[in-house]
Amino acid sequence: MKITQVTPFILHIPVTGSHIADSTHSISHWGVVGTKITTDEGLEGFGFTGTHAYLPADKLITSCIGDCYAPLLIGEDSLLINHLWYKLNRNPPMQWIGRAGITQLALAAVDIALWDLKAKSQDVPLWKALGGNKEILPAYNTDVGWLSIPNDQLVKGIQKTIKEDGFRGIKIKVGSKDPNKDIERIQIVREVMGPDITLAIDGNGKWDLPTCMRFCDRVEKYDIYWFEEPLWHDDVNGHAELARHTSIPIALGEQLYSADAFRQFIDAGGVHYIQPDVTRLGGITEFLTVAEMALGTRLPVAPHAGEMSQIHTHIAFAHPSCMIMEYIPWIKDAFTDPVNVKDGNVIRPELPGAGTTPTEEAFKKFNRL
Ligand code: 0YR
Ligand code: MG
Repeated sequence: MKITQVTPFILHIPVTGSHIADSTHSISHWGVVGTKITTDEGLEGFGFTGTHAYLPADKLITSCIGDCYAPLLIGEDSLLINHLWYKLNRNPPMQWIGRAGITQLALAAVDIALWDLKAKSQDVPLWKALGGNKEILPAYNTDVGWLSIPNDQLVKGIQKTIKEDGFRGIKIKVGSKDPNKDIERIQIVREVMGPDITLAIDGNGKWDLPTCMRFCDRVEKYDIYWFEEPLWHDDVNGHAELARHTSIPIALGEQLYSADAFRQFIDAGGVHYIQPDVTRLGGITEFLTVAEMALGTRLPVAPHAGEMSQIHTHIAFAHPSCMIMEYIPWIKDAFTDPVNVKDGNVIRPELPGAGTTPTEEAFKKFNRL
């Protein structure tokens, strides 16, 4: 299958309740920034990364795809994904431009579109093309736990999603200026949830090491499933020190751009739950390297939902290291095969491809390019 066209796109889709915040981000829309790749056999693949919908930055990503990567892709066989990934990432002219940030997000979109094409060419959902073997895949709900949600609504949302959607896992955001506020929220939430629902917390890299140490000492008794991104994203030693200090498991990875970065955290003992994200890592190709590394070191993978789980769901149904999915239902209805949860488990997608094909209506309604 020869690549004939590379067509970038930018969609900005509103989040639940018009606005959300964690300790570092405050947003109203999610950016679906990516590309369509067309082949001479008429098949179309779609891939994208996820952003905070800041149009000038999104345009840097689509420009990298359209101006830098497209000329290197046209005429190539779309099935030779490893070859193309290395051509774009590990060779002149692009290697020195960057191994992180914009180029990696753009590469993610391209790589995912190629995997979408590959699965579509076999007429199977991606999980099957990857050798899927699972029936059940549990999910946990992040969308009820934003830092911007006041305590009374937080409690109501959590009770509702456990009762109505059957979630057995919840994640709430922490990282407030005054950690006492977060401790109070954890206490309230644990009380309404009871002991059987898992409770994870996510600091989005806001606090420093001493703050995290004191905080962990005070919340250990609430049976925290994991503490996600307690510290600055690149601080390998800090995470390792915190891991030695507390019995709460550490989760991270949503801001790491390479398998090498994951290896540093694993080697240092600074991570227990591995959270790679196809939209940051340069796509499914590098994600699989991380998932294999995790499997080799016997650490569980809990993918971060930068694509709101449209793509990771397929990988997680296929890969033995992936144990749970993050669920944030902001953008699903913009896709022909939306990811949905029933009784706390992700419903296995059955349409061919990677779950990345936007609906025609979404292109009309949310298009920003
Ligand atoms: C909001 N999940 C996360 C969102 C979320 C972030 O900007 O990106 O909170 O993706 O940390 O684990
Ligand atoms: Mg997170």
